[in-house]
Amino acid sequence: MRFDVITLFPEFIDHCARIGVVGRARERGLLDVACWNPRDYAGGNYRRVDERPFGGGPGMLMMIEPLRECLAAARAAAVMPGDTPAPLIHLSPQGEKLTQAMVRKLASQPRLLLLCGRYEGIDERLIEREVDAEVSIGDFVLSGGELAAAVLIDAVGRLQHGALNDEQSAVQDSFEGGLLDCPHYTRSESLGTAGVPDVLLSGDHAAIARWRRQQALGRTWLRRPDLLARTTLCDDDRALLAAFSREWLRAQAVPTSK
Ligand code: 9D3
Repeated sequence: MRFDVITLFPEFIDHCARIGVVGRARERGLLDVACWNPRDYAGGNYRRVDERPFGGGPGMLMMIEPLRECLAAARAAAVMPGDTPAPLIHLSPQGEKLTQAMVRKLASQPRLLLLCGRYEGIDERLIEREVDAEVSIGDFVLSGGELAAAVLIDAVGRLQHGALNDEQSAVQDSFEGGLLDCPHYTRSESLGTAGVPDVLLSGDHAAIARWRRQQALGRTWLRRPDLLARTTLCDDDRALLAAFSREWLRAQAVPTSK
């Protein structure tokens, strides 16, 4: 899969795409990330890429012409005869919120163009004419689209076939299964096994699997009831969760002095 990122900060995207699972996917040739800088398509002595908005007010917009030429160059690069044009995704606070379902759909595309805004954003006409989808990564304010693009590349990149090791298998992911993860524990010289649930030290693999499933269910119930509401649980899961909530409610109850 190939990403073409239109950004005023190509070094940032490049750096992100060299790290960890995504970096390895790139080394393995599963993923290609190319950056395109509108500044390289800006004219004049100052190579300006910002422009004042019609109607006045504070802040600047990205200048249209460098952006259009940059986009045209990105679109034209590495196109084979018969290729369908790659969709252009604008990372934007006005976009649809990114979900794992969306990530999965995007991961099946051979190529995506990502457009990162800076300043107050991009002329609406360019968005109307060129952009196929707008994507936000959540309800908080960033200073530009690059972090959002890096998030998308990470989430999509790790799903490329062969990017993950067996242990990191994507089917186990939180959200893929509709549940949060269970807590994890490891060997520690300073802490010993204090605070580690006994069952994890028992060697009883069936009991461990049951405990982990129950913790996943219980933590989703406590922290993300919205996720739980969208999943139908089998009888075993419902029994595990019922036992978890009974225990949790008992532990919460104010001890009464007699
Ligand atoms: C404070 C500026 N805002 C004026 C009302 C508008 C605004 C413009 C540009 C807010 C944020 C940005 C830059 N953000 C993004 O480019 C962005 C983003 C985000 O801020 N939050 C979540 N997802 C995304 S995707 C791109």
